[in-house]
Amino acid sequence: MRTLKLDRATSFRPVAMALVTAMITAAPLTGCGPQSPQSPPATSAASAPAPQTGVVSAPLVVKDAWARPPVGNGMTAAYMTIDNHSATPDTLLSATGDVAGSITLHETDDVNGMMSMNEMTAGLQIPAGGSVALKPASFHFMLMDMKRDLKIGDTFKLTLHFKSGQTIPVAVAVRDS
Ligand SMILES: [Cu+2]
Repeated sequence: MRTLKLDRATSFRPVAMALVTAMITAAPLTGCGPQSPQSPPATSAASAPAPQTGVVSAPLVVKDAWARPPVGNGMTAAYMTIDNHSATPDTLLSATGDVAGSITLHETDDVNGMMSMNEMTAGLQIPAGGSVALKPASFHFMLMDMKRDLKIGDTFKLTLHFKSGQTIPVAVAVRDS
């Protein structure tokens, strides 16, 4: 496995995936079966061909991904900010990773002071030119059935899956806040 180095502005621009994305956008957008992340971060972004149509999604950038250490019953939540620098909206559908047995996209609702969590089965839209934050008491990935003992300072990998077909690997830092 590659070692993913994490810093405060960790982002991946899988430009090399653009052509692959164009070929698989017609694929059914069901669930989040295992996928092998095989695209190394592209270093020649400037030479990538400009998209000719609106089909290929332009860069999504994931920043500041973090999670608290799991609590006693083996669950935690992962947070991050997702910027969409393209002129096309995209939708965050799911995340996969071997850190947890179950990873689902949740939103927290405050109904008259009672907090509840709901799974976002339709995904989370990232507006064109916009930014969406997954953060405490709001959107988050719920990680349950943890497979690793995570401590402050550790990192783990998630792969984000978007409706456009784009996938983005993210290094998530374990910290308190
Ligand atoms: Cu939750």
